[in-house]
Amino acid sequence: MYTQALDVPDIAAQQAAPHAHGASPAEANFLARIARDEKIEPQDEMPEDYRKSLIRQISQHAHSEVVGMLPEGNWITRAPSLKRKEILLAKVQDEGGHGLYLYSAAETLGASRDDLVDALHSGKAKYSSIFNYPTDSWADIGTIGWLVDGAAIMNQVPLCRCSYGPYARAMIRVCKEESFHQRQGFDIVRALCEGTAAQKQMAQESVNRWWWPTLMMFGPHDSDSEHTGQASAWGIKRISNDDLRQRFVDVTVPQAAFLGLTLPDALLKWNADRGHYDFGPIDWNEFWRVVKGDGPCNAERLNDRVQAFDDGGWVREAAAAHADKRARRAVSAASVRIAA
Ligand code: FAQ
Repeated sequence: MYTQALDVPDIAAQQAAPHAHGASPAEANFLARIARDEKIEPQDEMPEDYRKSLIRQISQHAHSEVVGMLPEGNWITRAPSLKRKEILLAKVQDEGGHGLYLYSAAETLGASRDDLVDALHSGKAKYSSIFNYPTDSWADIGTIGWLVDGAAIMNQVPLCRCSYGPYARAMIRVCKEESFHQRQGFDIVRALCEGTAAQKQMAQESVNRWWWPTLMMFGPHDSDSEHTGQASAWGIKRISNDDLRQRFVDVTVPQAAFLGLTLPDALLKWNADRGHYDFGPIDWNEFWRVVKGDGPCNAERLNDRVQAFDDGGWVREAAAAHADKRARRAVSAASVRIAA
């Protein structure tokens, strides 16, 4: 259902004309390639700012996937049935996998994974604001899948066409998996809405808490978005923050109606002239407070992430020792063959 995002005329098409004015031949060639919608690969020449901007976005995205495991991981042992436990375990594991593809994509740009992880652990690097909210009830697991994965897919489907090859290809696989995640979340919420009055109330209460933070996931308004202009000209960003947010609202309102849930916005109303839903103002003070580290769970999320990394140190050491042993064996086997 989210592939609709691909039908939107993209902002890159309007902005990617080569601005060869004053550009070096290498830059002009790069911009011409972007204008032809060619993929840029790791070995290709690229402007330093393009490389840095991709490392910024891809690493923040990777951190979001990895930190995003925590709110849901909190419910694996408490999921209401073995089936739900298995599904949730697989979903959380998928998010870890997405983080790994993305760290690898950032490494193709020359970033060191150790540096990226250090930046996350020291609190220097950003990750999505949404993962700094608590998962207080089982319904939150449904709401995260339905709304948060839904928003993530809306944002990530256009990234499958991003100009940087490794990122675009990683996104294709990630989006397929996120589609399952969105459906499993919707299924949890649907089951609660078809259950007892108390279960439906649990779903409603959860949606009331998650709706606005989900809208914030798309980032600041276009007029306040520092990176949109350049990222669009480079074919990294295909659809702007506000356009994606609007698309998300438009597809989600009918889903909420189907479930018999209300969305916590008195100003939410179909606007026939625009052909879109109008919605109320977002609390940007809350957004920036959370982004800057002062959300309900920022400190807890970072502590848990650092603790998990430290606890896994012995696995990394064992894997490195094993790889080292295999390399030494291969060298001594090769020298025996040469001697023979
Ligand atoms: N939270 O100029 P813009 C997921 C920052 S994955 C925190 O508009 P841009 C899967 C932004 O970084 C969710 N910071 O920036 C899952 C920049 O700061 P900087 C993550 C935010 O890059 C589901 C500053 O504000 N998805 O959910 C946020 O053009 C369920 C100015 O903003 C991605 O990362 C925010 N919400 O647009 C896992 C997708 N928004 O770098 C588990 C890839 C903005 O100057 C369970 N990323 N900022 O210090 C993108 O598409 C873009 O980077 C945007 C932001 C759209 C997030």
